[in-house]
Amino acid sequence: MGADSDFDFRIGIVGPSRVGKTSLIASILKDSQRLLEGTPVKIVTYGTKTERRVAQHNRELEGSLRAGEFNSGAVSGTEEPFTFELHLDPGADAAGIRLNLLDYPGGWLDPSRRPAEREAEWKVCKQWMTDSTVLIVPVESAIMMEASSRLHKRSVPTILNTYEIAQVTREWAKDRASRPDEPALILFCPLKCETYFADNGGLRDSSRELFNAVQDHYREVLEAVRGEAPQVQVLYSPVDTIGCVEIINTKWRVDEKEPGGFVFSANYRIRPPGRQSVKGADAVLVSLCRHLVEAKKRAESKVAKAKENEASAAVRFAEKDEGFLGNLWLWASRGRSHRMEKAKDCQTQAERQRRIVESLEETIARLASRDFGPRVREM
Ligand SMILES: Nc1nc2c(ncn2[C@@H]2O[C@H](COP(=O)(O)OP(=O)(O)OP(=O)(O)O)[C@@H](O)[C@H]2O)c(=O)[nH]1
Ligand SMILES: [Mg+2]
Repeated sequence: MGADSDFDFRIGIVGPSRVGKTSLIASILKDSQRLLEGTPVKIVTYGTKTERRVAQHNRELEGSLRAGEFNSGAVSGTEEPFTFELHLDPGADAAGIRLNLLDYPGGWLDPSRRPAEREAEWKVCKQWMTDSTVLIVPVESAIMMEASSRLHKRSVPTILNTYEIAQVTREWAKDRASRPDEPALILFCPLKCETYFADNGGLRDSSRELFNAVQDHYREVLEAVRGEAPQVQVLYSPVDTIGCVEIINTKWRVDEKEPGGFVFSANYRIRPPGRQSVKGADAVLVSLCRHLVEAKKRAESKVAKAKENEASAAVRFAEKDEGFLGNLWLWASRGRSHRMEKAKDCQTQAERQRRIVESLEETIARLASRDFGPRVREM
């Protein structure tokens, strides 16, 4: 037991166009070794396709910071669905865990933007999200935080596609509710939030307002999760994928053709020393690993229980009193010693499986002891 195929996890990400989905994935995978430092686990990309995609997006992200300027539109959007294929080594005797993360053009979330010929592919993406053990909800912080007039505020839910996100999340939560034995995690990740924290080069701390804004705008999404599957763990984990920039002014251009009737944009200044400074990606990665190792431990525990029962039954069988003649025959035919050997074999296997579960428990405890600071909280 413990074959890779038994631990093949899906991770879903649900967010609209340009929210920062690909940037978030690329940031947590770019430096995963360092982010997981001090823990027994390792994450590696599975195959060069994933590695190339991570490198390419990170190059674009770094390239958006050039010559003292930040071009917030420099990164190209995702045009085709792409599966990031990863392998998690839990650092125990247990076999690894395969995990696949599906990225897609965020515009597909919005029915008014989704091209008719992409409908079938969108269905596949939606099914993927429903089947995912972890759901990541990236949140565009600036739109929520910078909307000041009544009209702007009114357009925010449409721009953020919160109604569509709640629908996808509800389907996911229903599916999770039908598997009460499996752990389930939803991660709310505010992005483009460097302006609102004072822990990564910024001076203004509006982190409380940001948290309140997420709770307010994503109330329907949160209610969908809590209503359908109360066992789901809900984590709030903001990430700076650029880090060294700060909003100086914003624009709400009227455009009746766009969802919400506005196009939001922001101008940024670069904070010295002007180098990309990713923050918060470790919390997302460690929470994800902890969750997956926990799921694996539950499955391996079931196997351990079964092996223990098998070993007890084998011992009982080996020691069974078969009556005077039966016992004599078992002794003469070496049947008794065969039974004994079989029982010993089963005990060895049960013991090996018990050690696997123990080492996974140790890994979970070490992942759980990691302190992410005040940015991260349960919701
Ligand atoms: N201010 C700021 N902008 C960011 C950050 N991360 C990404 N961006 C910008 O957000 C834009 C969108 O990022 P993507 O990761 O391509 O967004 P996406 O959700 O994958 O978009 P689609 O592929 O179109 O669905 C890019 O132009 C980035 O420059 C960040 O931490 N801060
Ligand atoms: Mg993308």
